[in-house]
Amino acid sequence: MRFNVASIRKQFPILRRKINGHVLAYLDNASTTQKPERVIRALKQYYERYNANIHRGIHTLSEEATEKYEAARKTVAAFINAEPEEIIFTRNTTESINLVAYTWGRANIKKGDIILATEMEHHSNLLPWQALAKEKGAELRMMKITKDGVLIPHLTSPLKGEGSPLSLSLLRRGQGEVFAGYVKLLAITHMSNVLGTINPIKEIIKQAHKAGAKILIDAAQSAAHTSLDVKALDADFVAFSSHKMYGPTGVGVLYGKRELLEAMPPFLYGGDMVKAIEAKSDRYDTCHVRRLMAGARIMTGIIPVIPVWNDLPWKFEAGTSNIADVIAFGEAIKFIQEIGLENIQKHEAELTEYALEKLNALRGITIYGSQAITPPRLQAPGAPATGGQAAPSYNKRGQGGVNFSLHGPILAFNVKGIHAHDLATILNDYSIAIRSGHHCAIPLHQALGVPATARVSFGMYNTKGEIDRLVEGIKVAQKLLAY
Ligand code: ALA
Repeated sequence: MRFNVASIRKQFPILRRKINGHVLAYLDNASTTQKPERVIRALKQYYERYNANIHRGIHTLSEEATEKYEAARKTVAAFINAEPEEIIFTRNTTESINLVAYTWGRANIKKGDIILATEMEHHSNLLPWQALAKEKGAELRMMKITKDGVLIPHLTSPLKGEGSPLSLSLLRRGQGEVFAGYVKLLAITHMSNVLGTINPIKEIIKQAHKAGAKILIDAAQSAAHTSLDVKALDADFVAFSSHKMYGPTGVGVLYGKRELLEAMPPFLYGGDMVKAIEAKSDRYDTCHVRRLMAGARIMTGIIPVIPVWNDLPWKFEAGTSNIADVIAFGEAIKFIQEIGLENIQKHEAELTEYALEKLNALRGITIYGSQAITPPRLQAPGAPATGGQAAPSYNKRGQGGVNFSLHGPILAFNVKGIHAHDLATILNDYSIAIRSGHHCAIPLHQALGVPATARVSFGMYNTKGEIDRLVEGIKVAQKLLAY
């Protein structure tokens, strides 16, 4: 399908909205994306035509709702090359990560273990691990980043059960810390929600597995912009959200390898996650309980009641699901597929390159994560980590360009003399929506040495004209506040 931004824009009703007399320029897609008519229509149709609970009724409405809900699961599974049983619907990426922390984490993380994250994580991929580490007496460590916004991923950990340490350099460059314990889990973002850095996830997974660690990938920012093939990647857990993929809010996805999910205890307990209740009339049979991994019995009078957990994925979907939103999420994915992820990626790369060129031409601007700005140096195989020594400078077309396999459509920056919140406020006067602050990534901002950044993030419907408006808006802010 030919990519036509004008016809794509027509499918997003909100893009016709005017704020403060100006047509909306929505440059905050990393926070949440706007929704096409097709997704909105799917929500309306569910409530108008077949609203019913799923997996519970044999009437027509329930059958239709169940069929569409499970069809959405198949669509999501095919999108990332997983099996439908390996797709768990949650509320959001945060809940998906917490699910793993509460279930796999509690069963597998022990005192003295190391959970390894990175300085570029969103708080959702740090705080659940920090809480788990505290509970278990384990340790949460963070891989550092350079000032250029790339990882220094030198990981050294002893293999479990072996006396001598195994040295693993995930990217085979850079200097890192030596970790004394056993790294059980690597929790890492695919694409930074601030810098746009794309981590070389395939190699990282390979190296993590060599070290005997499981890996959880926070794909919240990448899922709508880059293709994910969980089988080819050999990923253990992947988490992402519908609302950053042109779908509704309130739906998250957890992909987990079947054998991992099967071994995990449930997360939430309640309806639809129990296959059967076995009532034992004589005495309590503990072996049976262990075999079922139920680990629980309920005494009703004198009869112990033993639950048998439902099959995957329903074991992890207790209670009534977010039926309408999951179905509409399926439509969002079909919409992405019809436009073509490669076409979207190409368009967004052009926008990011254009924005870099225009922003860099402004006075007093600092763009963070110069991987985007100095690609030839960082692309060179075996090149040493830069350690943040190099000043950002843009390589013009023909002198290198940006490597968009290492950078997504997100740019964080500051304008000299203007707080990011003030800049966002002034831009809003012109109906240009950006995000400002720490973006729930305080460790990253500490590493960058700034309390806040302004952030623009592009989606399939953005245009170069909107970037021109952004640049003009920044100039207005400079006139008012900085110069
Ligand atoms: N995680 C979202 C962001 O980065 C909300 O803006």
